[in-house]
Amino acid sequence: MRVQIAPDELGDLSKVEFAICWNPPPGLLQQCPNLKAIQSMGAGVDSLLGLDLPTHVPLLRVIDPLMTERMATWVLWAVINAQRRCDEYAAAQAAGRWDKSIENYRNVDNAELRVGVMGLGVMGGAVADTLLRLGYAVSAWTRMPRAAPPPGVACHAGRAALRDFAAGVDVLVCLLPLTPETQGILNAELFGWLPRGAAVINAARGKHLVEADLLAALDSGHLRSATLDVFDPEPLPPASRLWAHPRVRIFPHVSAMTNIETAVAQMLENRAAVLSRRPVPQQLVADWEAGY
Ligand code: NDP
Ligand code: OXD
Repeated sequence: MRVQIAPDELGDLSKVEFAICWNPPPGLLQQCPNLKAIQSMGAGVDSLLGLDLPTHVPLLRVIDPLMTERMATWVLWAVINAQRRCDEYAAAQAAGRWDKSIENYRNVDNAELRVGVMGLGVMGGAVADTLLRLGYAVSAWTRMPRAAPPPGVACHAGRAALRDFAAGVDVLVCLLPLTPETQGILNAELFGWLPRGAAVINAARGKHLVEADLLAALDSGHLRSATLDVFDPEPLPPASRLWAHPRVRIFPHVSAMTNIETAVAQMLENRAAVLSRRPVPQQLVADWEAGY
């Protein structure tokens, strides 16, 4: 449902103390002199950055255990889909073909499959945990080095480490926030560093991916497959070549839907904390400067 409010229906903006938003109209929040916090309706805050918002108030985001579980489960499915070549079996079935050669007569075991997670925050951390528990070989790439890396995860940090990280990854999972540093990071250079036959999973933001570079890497056979949940723009335009590509799986931004009840409860709790000057849990506060 889309609700549109005309500017003359906005009422007295000096009464706005807590703004819950996703894509606020440009300039609106700047007109709220008593604003005490801005609450994103999702886990990501990228739609709120670059809007010249009042950065003296905290920017809050949603962290919902159900959403995190949904993401971890969806990525696990996408990893298994790539590992066990499920799309190729589906194509064989559609053609009525009994084909035991798809996995080359040998399953790739979990410990042999190197899954690299870009971003080890709430979402990436849950994905890494889930995969580790099932015995996958997990590595991660983050902005800041880890003082105490999670046991079992080979951690890499910073741009200079990206090439080494990518070189050891069979399935690449992007769970980065969208910031000026990460925009377009899924590009030809990075794909070139992945081993031949690697798979890419993007559940973060469409703007992380350079679509033409992905199509070229798939068409050349360098990448085996891509599973995409996010696009730029959304909805994905009907003319996009991604729709019909035999080795691309498309989801309409549904990998981890916000759970309305728990997310709203969290937002109301945040509002109560902000208005009574109690601290909001630090994990929920985004850093205006870092952009996540
Ligand atoms: P967090 O803020 O908890 O974690 C972000 C992670 O990304 C951190 O590990 C951080 O590194 C890393 N990171 C940030 N910038 C860089 C960089 N320049 N280079 C390398 N690593 C970087 O985010 P979440 O895990 O909660 O969410 C991640 C994103 O997932 C969201 O921003 C959103 O875009 C997307 N999302 C998509 C959903 C969907 O339905 N498709 C649902 C929910 C989220 P460090 O630890 O060093 O700070
Ligand atoms: C989010 C999302 O960031 O759903 O919450 O993408």
